[in-house]
Amino acid sequence: MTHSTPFQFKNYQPRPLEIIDTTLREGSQSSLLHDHQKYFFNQDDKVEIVRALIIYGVKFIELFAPNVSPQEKADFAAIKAVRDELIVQKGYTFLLAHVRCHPDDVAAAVEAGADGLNFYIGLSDIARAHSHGKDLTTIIRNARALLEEIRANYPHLILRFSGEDAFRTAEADLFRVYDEIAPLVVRLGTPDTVGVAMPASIAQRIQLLRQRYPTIDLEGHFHDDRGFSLINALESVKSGMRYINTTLLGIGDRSGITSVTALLYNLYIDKAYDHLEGYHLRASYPINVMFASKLKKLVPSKEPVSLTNRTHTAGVHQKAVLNSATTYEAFPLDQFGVSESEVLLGPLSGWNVIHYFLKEIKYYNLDESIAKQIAAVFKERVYNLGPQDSPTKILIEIAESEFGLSHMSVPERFKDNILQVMDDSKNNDQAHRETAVGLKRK
Ligand code: HCA
Ligand code: CU
Repeated sequence: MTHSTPFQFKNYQPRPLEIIDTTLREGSQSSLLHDHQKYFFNQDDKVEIVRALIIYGVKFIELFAPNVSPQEKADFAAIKAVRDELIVQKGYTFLLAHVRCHPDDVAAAVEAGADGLNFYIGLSDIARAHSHGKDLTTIIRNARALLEEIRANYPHLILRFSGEDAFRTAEADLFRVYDEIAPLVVRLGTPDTVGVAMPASIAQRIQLLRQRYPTIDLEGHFHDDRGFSLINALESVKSGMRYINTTLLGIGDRSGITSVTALLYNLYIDKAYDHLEGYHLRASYPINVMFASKLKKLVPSKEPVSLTNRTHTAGVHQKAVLNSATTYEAFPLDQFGVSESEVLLGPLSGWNVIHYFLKEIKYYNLDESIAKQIAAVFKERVYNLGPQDSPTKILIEIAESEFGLSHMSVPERFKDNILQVMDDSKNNDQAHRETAVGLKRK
């Protein structure tokens, strides 16, 4: 392969799936970040995010071209410093600058020490008419001249070219441009800029591109306007696409793009284990929590790797989960760092969970009939709680002051066993013990 040069000397071994994380580029275009008082990432945040991504196993990180602003330039340098610091521990991570086909962007990226340049320009009729106004001949001429110059002067740079809005670009137009550009780059991007790609069309598109450009890697970038960014990325990986753009929690322009942990989780469920090489999956939930805290949010409930995906509120569900978590949990999440289930005490909690909580976690002496009576009182009262009240506290108050419950005397050394094995006949399987409920209020 003629394009191996940029990767040489970095000790980089290609893997079946390379995540190109673009949280700090595409993610920064999220409307969430434009209320600066609330969500703005400062340099420390950016450094922390990149550090977490590198430790997670990501080897390609996309950043803005440093000439976007003096702040971006300073941030690029700080991010590069943390990358350098982690080389010994985690190997090399490539920093890619997202650049227009413009010499200023290239010069700034080169000066900042970028490892690669991710070129983009709109090729669809709409982009050409309303965005930059250039025709295909001009686009090709300009891009080729720039790429040839870079290849001659900076042969170490990893060059990628993306025709923005590739899924609304006529195939003939896409091929016309890519045929001319392919000999000058190592990767071709096919961004679904406005989220129009249909999952069923992905495999065919990738097959066409692979046949036409057999020595070039392909990169996918899927927007979530219809909620298809995850399935489109998953289909792409399965169709042999090696590079996928993701962000933490999927943030990005409008509805965002594919979430990194959601993609890896789905590959795991589908047993595509070879694609998970080098990713530290157990850090998935912690990295989501870290990033959500930067957005001053909880990990969104739509995020597969979340605690809400392990939280049960309906009485019927809670009872079943206490017996066997698999009743309402089809896929394990503990490999992804969500190692406990939660049942939330609330208006929908049944007497089962109240009995379990009071007896097995709080060690009160009570039988099932008392638990049923307490549940009835609790249910009435819990509807009137204010946001600062704790259902757990209320439940304990009811149990102690209205029902006079006292604690069982349990020798310390047995406490752990009781917590984990509520009822030996039903719950002695490992899966249940690992997900033994803790009742918490969020
Ligand atoms: C953008 C558009 C982009 C670029 C993707 C790429 C898209 O914000 O510049 O460079 O591959 O969705 O097309 O994010
Ligand atoms: Cu995008």
